[in-house]
Amino acid sequence: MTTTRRELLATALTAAGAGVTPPLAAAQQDHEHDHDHDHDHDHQAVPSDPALRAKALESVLVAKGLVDRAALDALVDTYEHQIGPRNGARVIARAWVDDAYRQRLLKNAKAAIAELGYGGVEGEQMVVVENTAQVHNLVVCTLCSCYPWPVLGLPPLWYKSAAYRSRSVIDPRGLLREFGLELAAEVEVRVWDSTAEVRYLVLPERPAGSEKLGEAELAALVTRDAMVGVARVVAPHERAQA
Ligand SMILES: [Co+2]
Repeated sequence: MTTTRRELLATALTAAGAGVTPPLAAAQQDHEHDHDHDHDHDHQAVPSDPALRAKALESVLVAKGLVDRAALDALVDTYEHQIGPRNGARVIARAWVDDAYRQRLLKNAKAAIAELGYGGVEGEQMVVVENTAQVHNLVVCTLCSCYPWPVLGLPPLWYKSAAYRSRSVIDPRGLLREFGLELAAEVEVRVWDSTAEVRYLVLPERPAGSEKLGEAELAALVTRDAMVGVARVVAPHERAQA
């Protein structure tokens, strides 16, 4: 696991511990700072002052035996893979079982997502794009790493990588193939470039064979990667065969 993930978490812990700024708001300030500079670079290329402070704090805590780096990594991993994306998965499952909700979601994502109780920083304006048999949507932030936090949590490292940001535009089909997603030639690929203002969420296709599943069971099938558009949602019987 990388220093970057630990820095993110440590930044959040520092802010929370200090009781000054909510962690997400603090992180967002950093993010917006990056957007002020209108040039192309990775967020973490030059560590921010809070990031450096967080790193220093973490080093002291680890040196004193007060925290375990592995435990910190596990916590960040939880936010990256579980807590954040589970919100989005509930949104997707609701859209699959409730067509009126699905239409509200496609028309005004922020309001529809707020119906389920999700919203806040890095999700001030969200747009949901729907995958169909004819169209596959892929989300990127070519500038940096803009991402719909209220429904997906923290972006994974690959989302922030220069390779992903460039190849998603230059060769989306090739990129998707590397993620293990082979699209038929007749499927149109639409690439959505996120900005500080607009964040995109993919509404994946409901998998065949999932007709008898309830909303909670459907939500359990929806992965973060499917909601970014680098994977499809796979039904349980397909998983068993894989
Ligand atoms: Co960005």
